Order: sequence, then structure tokens, then C-alpha cells
Amino acid sequence: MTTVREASFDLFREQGMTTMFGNPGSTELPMLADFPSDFRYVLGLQEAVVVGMADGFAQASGRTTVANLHTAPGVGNAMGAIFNAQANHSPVLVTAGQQARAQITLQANLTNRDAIRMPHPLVKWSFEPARAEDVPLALAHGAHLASLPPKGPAFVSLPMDDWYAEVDESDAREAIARRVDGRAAADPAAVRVLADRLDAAANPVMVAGPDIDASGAWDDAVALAERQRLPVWATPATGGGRLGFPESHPSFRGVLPPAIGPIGQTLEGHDLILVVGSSVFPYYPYIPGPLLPQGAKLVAITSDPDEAARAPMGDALVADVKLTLEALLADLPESGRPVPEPNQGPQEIPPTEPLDSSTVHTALGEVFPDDGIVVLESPASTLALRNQLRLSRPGSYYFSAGGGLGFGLAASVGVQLAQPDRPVVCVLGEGSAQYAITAFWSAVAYKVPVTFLVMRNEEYAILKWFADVEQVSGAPGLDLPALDVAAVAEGYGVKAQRAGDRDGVRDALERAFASSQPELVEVSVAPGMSLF
Ligand SMILES: Cc1ncc(C[n+]2csc(CCOP(=O)(O)OP(=O)(O)O)c2C)c(N)n1
Repeated sequence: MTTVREASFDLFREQGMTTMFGNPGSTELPMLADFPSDFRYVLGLQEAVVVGMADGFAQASGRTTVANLHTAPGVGNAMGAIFNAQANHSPVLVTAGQQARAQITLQANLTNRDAIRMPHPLVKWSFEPARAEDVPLALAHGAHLASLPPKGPAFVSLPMDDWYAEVDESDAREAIARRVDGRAAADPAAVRVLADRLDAAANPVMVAGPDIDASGAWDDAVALAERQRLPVWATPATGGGRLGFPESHPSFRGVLPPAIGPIGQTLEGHDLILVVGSSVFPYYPYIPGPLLPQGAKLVAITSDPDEAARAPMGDALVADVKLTLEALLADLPESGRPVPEPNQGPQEIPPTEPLDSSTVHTALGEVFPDDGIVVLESPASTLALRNQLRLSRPGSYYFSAGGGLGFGLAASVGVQLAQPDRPVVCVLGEGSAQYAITAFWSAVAYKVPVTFLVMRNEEYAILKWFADVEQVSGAPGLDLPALDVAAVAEGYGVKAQRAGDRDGVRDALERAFASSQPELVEVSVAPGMSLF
């Protein structure tokens, strides 16, 4: 016989899940008792931060990651972050403590009355085991489901008195040792048809999405574009939680706009649109128009059956993105089409007073380390950063595909913990920083050397832009005067600098990158959107 607690930690150990994020309460303490020394517990001070950190860690490590929350209020606080993890296809196993079984029916204090239903639409699976001894199997079930395509959060509610219950040792061993591999290859006949369509097309184009990076298909996507002479667009920034293609590559064209009409116009002239590792498409806002340019066909490769099923046009092939690109490459010859015209590279930005966000990103680009990683949540400067930095290595960009603010600051801490040898810069709007502000404390407490770059424009700039698009005037609540993120960060123990000109920004960033502690650079920037 062994205990639920021993079997559960053996399961986590066996599955490589030894870094755990959490915010504890009385209902989680029995789980955490005598915490094993080969595990790492990362405390987040609020549950949105706990799940955001776990999301970043899971994506950047490629490992399913536990986020342990405090019964119903903890799950409630984390819902926005769970929504983001789902959109990011991030394998997070969310667990939450629950009242002791003897007191659930009488609804003692802190009972999660409907634990299964609470996170339901945002997770792949939501469960509370019927018996204490089923806990290790339920955790295994959740962990495997989270890691199967499409990866995403799963939830298990854990009554607090289950941890000391005894389980049969050999049953536990069976559950613990299982391997579940979800990488499925495409039907070879379907790949052959796609290869023929691609080869026969007069002017095909590729749209690269986040699952290229997540599936490890970076080099295959480059090889396919080069062999078939494909110009490449990045999927719209709204859904591009990761990059799918090197943005300094001569065949890279830019980031697709996020709305129906403009996408159709941008892809005008192509007869075949090959979408790889993205939904079709992460549209927002609503700007109607033809879904495809006149005469164009579309084929999407995705590991997510729902992405394939819900697309409003085109065909789809549901399979692992890397395996499918490998199979396509095996079937495809060198194309005789002309090599796409080389792209222009970043646009020159004339100096402005006060600094424009694009200028700040040119300064960031000058000191950005080759192996650097960007975690981005600066809505009004998203495109400026993409255009100026032209990130070109796999695993170097994380963005919330869900659009819920609070991902950036928290996820950057998780990404840096998963990638301790790569410098991480987290670029934040001063408004966005507020949704996960307590992650500064975790960065300091665990000596996580993220460089935070805060763009202080004293407003919700992107919402003013949306107000124009939506023809809304007179909306309140779009200004953020006197929000001093540097001072707040200092309160959490982060060393903060303020910079006001281009050289100052560059020097401050250089110092922060060289530091082994989290450091923050706050820059006052001009209001409005920066697009280049
Ligand atoms: C959880 C959540 N609440 C509200 C929003 C709506 N929203 C989108 S962008 C934005 C402004 C963010 O401010 P800031 O980071 O200063 O960005 P700026 O537009 O100035 O770059 C808001 C409030 C959201 N996306 N997510």
C-alpha cells in the first residue's frame, strides 16, 4: 500500500512535472505537506498569476505543468488565465483543493459546490474523483489529456482529506508509468493530394501559425517555403501566440491584418493559401468582405480538430504539424516558380519627441541578445515590435492568443524559469501590467532575471483606436494618468530605471539584460498606436 499523496507525486515525477505553481490555502496544505525536495513550488500571490506563470512555463518547456489553486475563489480568480491557456494550446493541469469529503454535502465553508462545472467551458476535462483512491488516476487522466492535441488546460478538484488515503501500490504503478503519445501523422493519400495541389498552383502562399513552433516544425516550415518558393505571412497577431517563421527571412511578407476583408485583400493574387498551424483565422475586429480573394483556394494543416471544423472556408488536414510538413517535404520537388522578391526589412523610424514606441523597439532591437525571448503584452506597440525586431529563432516569442490581459507579466516569469539560459524581455503596456502585477513579487522571490520594458503612454491607446474603428465617441475610462509602474515594481523589490530618450532606453536595457535579477525599464512614450 502507498498513499494518494505519494502516488500522486510519483506520477508528477514520472511525467516530468516537478515544477509546480500555486497559491495555497487550508484546503491545499495536506497536498503540500512534506513537500519533496526534488520538486520546486513557485508561489504566485494571486491565482491569475499562478496560471499565467504555469502557462508560460508549459509552453516554453514543452511540459505539462501543474497550477494548484485554492478551491472555488482561487479557480474564480484564475478563469481569465485559464481562458488564455486554452487559446494558447498550453498543457496546464489545473488542480484545486476542495472541502473534506465528509463536509461537502453539508457545504461547509469553502466547499466548491459545483467544482466540475465551474471551469468547464474553458478546460478539456473537468473532474472530481468519486473515491479518494482514484486521485492518482484522475491526475494522470488530466495530465495526459492536457498534453494531447490540441493541448490545453484540464481540471481536477481534490478533496483535502484524500491525500492520506491508501491506494494499491501495483495499481498506482500502472497508472504512473503510462506514456501517451498524441502526435498523429496525416493520411499519406491526403498529403499526396496536398503536395500535388501545392506543386500545381501558379502563385501559392503560406500563412505560418503558432503550432509550427509548438510542434518543433520551424526548420520544416522554412524548408517548405524555400523549396516551393512560397512567400510567407504570419497569422494575424491576435492569434499568433508564437511565431511560425523567421521574420528576417527574405520570403517573409509581414503579419496578416486580423479582419475578414483586409485578409482577403492582402492575399489577393494567390491561387492557393496554405495555412500551417493556425486557426482560419483569429479574426478581430469585424470588417466584412470576401473570405478569400477571387479564385483562391485554402488548405489548413492543424493538430486541432476544432480549428479544422470551425473554419468558414477551405479544406483542412488534421494531424501533427511537424509530421505533416515532413511528409509534404518528402513528396515535393524543388519548384520552378521564381523565388519571392526579398522583403524590405524594418522601416526607418525618424526620431520623435516624446519617443514613439517604434523608436523604443529599434533601441530594444540594438541590444536584444541573439538567443533572446520576447513575451509581449503592449497592445498599441505589438506590430511595431514585430516589425522592428524581426524575431527569427524558434521559441523566441510568446503572446496571449486569447487576448485576455494578464498573460504577459505572469507568463514571462514562467518562460524564464523554463529557459534559464535565454534572456527574456517582457514588453508591457502600463495598463496591461496591472492585470498580473503581483508577478513582480514572484520574479524577485525566485530570482527570475526577466527584463521588463514598460511602455508608459498614460492611456489605453488601443481602445482609442478601436473607438475610431467602431465609430464610438465619448467613451469614458480610456485614460491612465499618473500610473507609475516603476514605483509599484520597486515596491515588490524589482530594480527600476526610467528612460526618456533613445540612447537612455538602449543603455538601460543593456544594463537590465546583464543583470542576474529582474529589472524594469519604464519609458514615457507618445500616445497612440505604433504600426511600423
Ligand atoms: C482581462 C482583460 N480586460 C480588459 C481587456 C480590454 N483591453 C484590451 S487592450 C486594453 C488596454 C491595455 O492598456 P495598455 O497596456 O496601457 O495598452 P496600450 O493600448 O496603451 O498599448 C484593454 C483594457 C482585455 N483585453 N483583457
